[in-house]
Amino acid sequence: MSKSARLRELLEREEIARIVGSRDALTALLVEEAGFDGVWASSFEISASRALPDLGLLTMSELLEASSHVNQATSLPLLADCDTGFGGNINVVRTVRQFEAAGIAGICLEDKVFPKRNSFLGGGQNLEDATEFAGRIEAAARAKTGEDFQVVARVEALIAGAGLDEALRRAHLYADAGADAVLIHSKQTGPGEIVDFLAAWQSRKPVVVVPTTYPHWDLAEAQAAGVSMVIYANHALRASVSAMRDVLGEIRLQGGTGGIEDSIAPMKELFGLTQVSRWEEWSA
Ligand code: SPV
Ligand code: MG
Repeated sequence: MSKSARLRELLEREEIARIVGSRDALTALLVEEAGFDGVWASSFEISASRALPDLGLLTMSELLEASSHVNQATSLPLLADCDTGFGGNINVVRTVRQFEAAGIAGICLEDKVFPKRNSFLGGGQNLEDATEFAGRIEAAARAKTGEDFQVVARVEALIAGAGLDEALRRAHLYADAGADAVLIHSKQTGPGEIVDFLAAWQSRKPVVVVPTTYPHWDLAEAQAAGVSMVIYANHALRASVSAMRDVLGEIRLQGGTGGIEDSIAPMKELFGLTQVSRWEEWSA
């Protein structure tokens, strides 16, 4: 089964799927090892790993390259975060062609104005005109060559404070335009507005959520409410930042690495993850 067919299956099956933000190939390996269903090439994580804010600064080619590294490292299907689609309809068409040709299972486009700002930043969020964005989704749906390649339309109306009715209006427009699934995003500290959305949406298309600010929502409850897929978008990156800070602080304090040696991954573990012995066999 192709990766895009597997992503489609994850979105359409009864059981809720869980995918994890991966900024690089090594993260993707660890996500697969931990038993998750797929990976998310997060614009926030990929930007942050280049010490850049998530403000739409990375070009299509830069996100494609990073997403391809992630994709090649794992047998899991990858949903690539393509921000607002890098321009107008023609840019979206090229984006779909390039990501699909790279073997990536699907892309997610969000209905904000370029350059977008990360959804959790304070200050305003500018929503794209809904009809204009629906045109972009239609262009994406038409541009894909395989029918399983997934186009996920991300609705930012709740993030922008435009309300539930506007979120639903947009989601229906994007579904009419050919989206395979919708991602409904929220920055509330509980799942309330997502639950309201799902109740009104009535499973018209699969729904993806990113519960960064409402992490205590029980998975079984989310599934019962109608969620098809959950994205743990940034946790691997945040874990690494905490771990690196702790270890670097200790080394600085202790004047050496003796004290932290047992708390970090041994070199042997990295040799295993990077499959040194297989590469050496191939070169023998
Ligand atoms: C990302 O991970 O890049 C996302 C999700 O788009 S969020 O940070 O919640 O906007
Ligand atoms: Mg993003």
